[in-house]
Amino acid sequence: MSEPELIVHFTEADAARQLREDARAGLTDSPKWLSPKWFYDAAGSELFERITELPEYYQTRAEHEILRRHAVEIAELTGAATLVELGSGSSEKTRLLLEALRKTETLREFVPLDVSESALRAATTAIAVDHPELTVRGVVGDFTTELAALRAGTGRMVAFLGGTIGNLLPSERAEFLAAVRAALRPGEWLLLGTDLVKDRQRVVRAYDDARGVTAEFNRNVLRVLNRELRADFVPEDFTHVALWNTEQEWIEMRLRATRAMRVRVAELDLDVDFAEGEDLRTEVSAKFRRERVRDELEVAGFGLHRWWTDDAGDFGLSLAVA
Ligand code: AVJ
Repeated sequence: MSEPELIVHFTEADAARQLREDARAGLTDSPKWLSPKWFYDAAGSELFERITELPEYYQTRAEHEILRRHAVEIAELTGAATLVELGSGSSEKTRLLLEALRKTETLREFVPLDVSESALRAATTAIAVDHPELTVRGVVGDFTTELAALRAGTGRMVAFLGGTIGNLLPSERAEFLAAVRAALRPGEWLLLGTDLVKDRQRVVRAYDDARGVTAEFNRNVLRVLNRELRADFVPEDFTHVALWNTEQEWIEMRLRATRAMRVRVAELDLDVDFAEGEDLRTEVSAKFRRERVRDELEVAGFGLHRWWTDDAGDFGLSLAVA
């Protein structure tokens, strides 16, 4: 087996520059915010993997259930020759798709795109071993900005799973979907996972688990800033908050300062003052209804071709055609 190809569009220097810009914008804004993009260093990625195994966090299991049941149908409907996976991380769920596409014998190429070079290297190597029939071409990049970097294949299906689209704000989401559409030719496919609106207590518990894993995941972003930007946040001085926003139908994760404090961010030559009880918003995770998904896809130029949910109706998987 040859080593899978890895194309780096997003270097560590790019990431560092983006983090500096993002952190300055968010920490000097009112209210304060940080992009969820920065959760996923090695420790954060590991914490996220633990979240997916929590009893309260239903999403990963629900999406798995849908893919287990419908992967073969997806393969038959699309006859995809190229599978592009955005924000692929460990590419776990993609394996179900790859297995199904192996049976239809149409797939030639697998192109996972992720910001994490280490996660991508591990995933592409493992998949290349299990799928010697495929050309595996990993792209290190930010899925919101590097779509044009996806070298044109043919018969493409773009998979964006895990409900990650919910982490984009509505305007970012519209821009992102339009960019995916622009990268595709008519007749090519988008497979999109979305978490669904449900009982508010269940959603809140999914983001505020009894074991406190999500709280640690949330605080980890402060450790990332401490290390990367030479900041002096004391993570233990912030409490984890998960709030349901009824109007927007999204969950917000915040870090709430338990005392007034001044934080030094040396790399930005910036002092950030927190009042006692002040919040730093670290993530939005939107929950959807079928009609909203369909409408947003249509505005972007996609047609909703199939819609599946798990038995409990917790999670939605859309197959849309460009
Ligand atoms: C990465 C989009 C699946 O929004 O649920 C998990 C990340 N945040 N717990 C989500 C997350 C808090 C997550 N996704």
